[in-house]
Amino acid sequence: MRLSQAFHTRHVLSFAFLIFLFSVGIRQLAVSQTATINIKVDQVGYSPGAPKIAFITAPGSSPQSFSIKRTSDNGVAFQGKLSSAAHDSNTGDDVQAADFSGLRELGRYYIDVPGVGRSWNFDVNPNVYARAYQLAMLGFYGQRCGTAVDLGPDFPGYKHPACHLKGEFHPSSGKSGERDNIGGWHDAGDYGRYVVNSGISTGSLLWAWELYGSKLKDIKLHIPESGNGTPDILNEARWNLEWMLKMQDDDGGVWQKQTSTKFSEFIMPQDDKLLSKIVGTGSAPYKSTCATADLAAVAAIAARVYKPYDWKFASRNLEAARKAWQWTEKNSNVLFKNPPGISTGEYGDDNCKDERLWAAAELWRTSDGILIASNNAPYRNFFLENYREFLPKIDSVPAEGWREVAAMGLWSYALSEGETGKTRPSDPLASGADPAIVKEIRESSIAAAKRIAQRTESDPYRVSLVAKDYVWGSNGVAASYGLQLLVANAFSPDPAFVNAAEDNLHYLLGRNTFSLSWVTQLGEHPFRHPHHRPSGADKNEEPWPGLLSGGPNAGRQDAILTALPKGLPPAKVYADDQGSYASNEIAINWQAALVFLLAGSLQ
Ligand code: G3I
Ligand code: 9MR
Ligand code: ZN
Repeated sequence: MRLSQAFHTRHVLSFAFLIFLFSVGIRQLAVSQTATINIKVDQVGYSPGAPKIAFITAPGSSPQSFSIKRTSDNGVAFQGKLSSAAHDSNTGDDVQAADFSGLRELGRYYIDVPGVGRSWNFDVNPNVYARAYQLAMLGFYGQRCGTAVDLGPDFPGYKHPACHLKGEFHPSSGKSGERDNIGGWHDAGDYGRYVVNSGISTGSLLWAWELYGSKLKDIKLHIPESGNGTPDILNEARWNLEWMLKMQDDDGGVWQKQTSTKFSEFIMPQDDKLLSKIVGTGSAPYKSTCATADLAAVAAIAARVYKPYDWKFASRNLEAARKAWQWTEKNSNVLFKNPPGISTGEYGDDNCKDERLWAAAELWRTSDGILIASNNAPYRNFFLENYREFLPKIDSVPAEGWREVAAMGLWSYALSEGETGKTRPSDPLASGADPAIVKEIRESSIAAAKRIAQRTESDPYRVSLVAKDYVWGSNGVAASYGLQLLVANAFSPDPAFVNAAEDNLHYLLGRNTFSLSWVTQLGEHPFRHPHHRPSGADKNEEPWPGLLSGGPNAGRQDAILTALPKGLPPAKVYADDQGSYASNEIAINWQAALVFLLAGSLQ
């Protein structure tokens, strides 16, 4: 290249580079310099017809008014008065509310509070949560094990080759030799795969499809199976379900987990050469009742939802569910504890009766005239004999989670009314749900939801969490409250239930004391340092997208949290730090509750 041309080219390049720097700098400057954490908004946005509230903390001052301005021209689209400050004991904040529910014009906005500053930007539009839903589901695809993963052109560089292709039985499984059991999702920030947590996670996704399929069926997730005629949420759930089915022994029992004997270092999955071992209880019958019942429940749901798309797979699931149930009849409460030499996650439980209740309800619902009329007496009898003792669980905190799944069983039974085309007359042998029991479960669920909705509306941050909810995975608890409110709304439509559910979504997407969006790469101020091995080990600047942080945790079970100042209110015990696995890991059960909440919020 001649000198003058080279000289000219260098000048053009350096000028272009200066322009690039200037544009980035301005954008960063425009967002970072003026956006303040003292104004908390849902950084994704609000549906046009929904309540629109943001919160302001202004220590030492008492701002009186606010404006909503368009990002396009900084013009004022709405003005209002701030509420007086309310003290929030869970954060220690004095919180003022900016209610701009009257703003319905579609657009991108920010809040401006004189003397405080401006918020991050947010949208008002009817499908405001569509991308958030796609991103949260992409989070699941990114967790796939046993295959190469590539998030595609929207996220170049977020990829890895296939991982964990080899496996073997751990002696605690009661078997020996190789067993690859390829597939499933990495559970969380670690590479373990756990049947119990897979249960609530996969079950919640299948429920999202059952309740909101009409809104989800055409949403493409750009995963390898997209376009195969099956809705993508079912394609993604099937990736984990196929692995769960491989964890079932010939006798119908299901082993607890497949993990290395210890957590791997913070390396990429393909570099984790620790062998994935199938881990059991260490003594006969080696499988555990909770894992087996969780598989029975999820496979029974799958037998319903996959039938229109793949009846052979549906039938395989129904057979697996039946065999798992029969195993639990003979082994009704075999509990799992990590056997000697195993230090990965445990997902232990002290009672598997709630898992069996969920399994009985789902097997009854699937086989009671929906799929094939069959002898569903064992399932129906177990449910009818045991449901009542679990009714108080609907009002417990939280109603459902990886350890407590009774509410899923109760809700499934009550959701079934009408599905078999008839409710059961007095004849106990006829099919269909017992109207009296359906009424009992629905009324209890609606009453609980009313209490949650009222509490949420009066909470200074309008979140459903109470002080004792700030445990390991509290953001998953918030999303689970959303699921509970939306199930109640399915029983008895009530805007208060939907608004309260969406209040929990607003909390997760930025309307919280940290003014953080707790979903990676979503919103203008997302958390960035999850305890998530691919995010920590790869070369990408930002973490893998669409992943929900566990959130504040007063239990302080890691060194980062124990180092935080003593006496912090529970909702402040959080650190956006990769080392804080007790407050900043990601996990498929929290992710699934978020997906359900987003699905229920789609217009
Ligand atoms: O429910 C009690 C509550 O009554 C009590 O006040 C509170 C005190 O902090 O503890 C609550 O129980 C906690 C429970 O999470 C709540 O769900 C336990 O202390 C706490 O140990 C337990 O933590 C579990 C954690 O593993 C450690 O076992 C999390 O639920 C669970 O999500 C997490 O799961 C891990 C997997 O093992 C491995 N993969 C990552 C995954 C996410 O971190
Ligand atoms: O990475 C592990 C995470 O998935 C678990 O939830 C957590 C608690 O079981 O443990 C993490 O592993 C850490 C281990 O417990 C202590 N040494 C450091 C490990 C990586 O942070
Ligand atoms: Zn893997």
